[in-house]
Amino acid sequence: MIAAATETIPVARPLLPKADRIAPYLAKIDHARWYSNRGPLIQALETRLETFFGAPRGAVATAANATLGLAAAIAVMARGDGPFCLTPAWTFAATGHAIRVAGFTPLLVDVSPETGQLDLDAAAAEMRARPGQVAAAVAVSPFGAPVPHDAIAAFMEAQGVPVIIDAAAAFDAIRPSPAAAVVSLHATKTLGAGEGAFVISPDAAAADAIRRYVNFGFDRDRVAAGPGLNAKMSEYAAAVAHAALDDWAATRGDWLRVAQTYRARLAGAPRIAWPAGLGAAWASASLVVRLVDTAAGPVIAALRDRGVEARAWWGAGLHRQPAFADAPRGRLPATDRFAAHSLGLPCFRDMTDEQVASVCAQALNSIRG
Ligand code: T4K
Repeated sequence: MIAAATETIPVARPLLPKADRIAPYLAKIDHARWYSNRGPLIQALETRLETFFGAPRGAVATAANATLGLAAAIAVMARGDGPFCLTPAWTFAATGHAIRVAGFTPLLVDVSPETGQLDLDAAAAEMRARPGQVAAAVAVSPFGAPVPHDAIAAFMEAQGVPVIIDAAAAFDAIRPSPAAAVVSLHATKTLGAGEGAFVISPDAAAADAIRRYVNFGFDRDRVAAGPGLNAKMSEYAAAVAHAALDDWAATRGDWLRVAQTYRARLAGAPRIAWPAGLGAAWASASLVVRLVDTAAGPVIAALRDRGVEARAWWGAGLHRQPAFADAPRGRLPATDRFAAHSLGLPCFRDMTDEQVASVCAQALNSIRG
């Protein structure tokens, strides 16, 4: 008899609220007979998120997903007639697609070699090189890390350009600021609703503009007064989001526990750079470390052979994906470094300490070669 193959440890295994936790919200939908188009659960969700984040009243607007939420925020906040929207090349494909949907050409900028986040000096240099040509900029939170809110606000002020934060994975690290922030509620994110997103806008007027954009550009009279899409989040997705918020403290605790278990085994390893604050100051649904002097590709392949699914979540960067081959760019050495050395390890809420230990042992073996 052949022994059963050991089960592969998956890179992600989302765990969203169970049916009994969602049921009370579904009953509200049955009662209201309101299923989409800014129904009562969406309105309550927006208000709840405003309170949760301490955002101004009316400043949170929901969207079908973060890709469309980003497109909406970029489209309504862009300033002037310039064709470009700055974005770090070190990001997920969604950022570039959203810029295009909003009607702009992504202008790819490098990231800081320390943080992996938009290099604001390089972004300022691009602004100077293309006066009047840049309508907006996107800053990206890598895998849920906090973004430098004060530096971003200073950049907006100095450059006279709006910044939209792609905070898709940063539910636990984002806060209201002069820059609109877009958070994903995708199943793979820290707080999951299946699909969905919300934008924390600087004020209610900006959120209203986003609400119009995600609803065909309609004004109060149902006249398409400006550009728009159907990018609304449904009442059903809102039901899951409410149930997820009810359980947020426990969910956050799970994410912190998994990260801390990893941290205890990996943070001291000399060839692994641990994201500052992960598992202590902020929680994330992904566990991405940087291999200091080892390429991640062969490690991912070796882990696969050992029954561990690891990932290069953002591939080789936006600039190396065929869809963005024609996007203008500056020099991108730090992006290339992050792309080559970032290793996404398995991470899910109910991951056992034994599974983490096994992944770490295999990863350290693979890194040593
Ligand atoms: N900006 C950034 C920086 C982002 O990272 C993202 C999304 C966005 C913007 C856009 O946000 P959304 O428009 O999605 O709201 C996943 C997610 O779909 C995507 O949300 C996420 N980032 C991206 C980094 O990862 P895939 O194509 O890699 O997912 P997939 O299907 O390979 O699933 C990942 C793993 O999870 C697999 O092992 C399968 C497992 N899985 C997945 C789902 C959805 C499950 O076991 N159950 C599930 O329900 O994109």
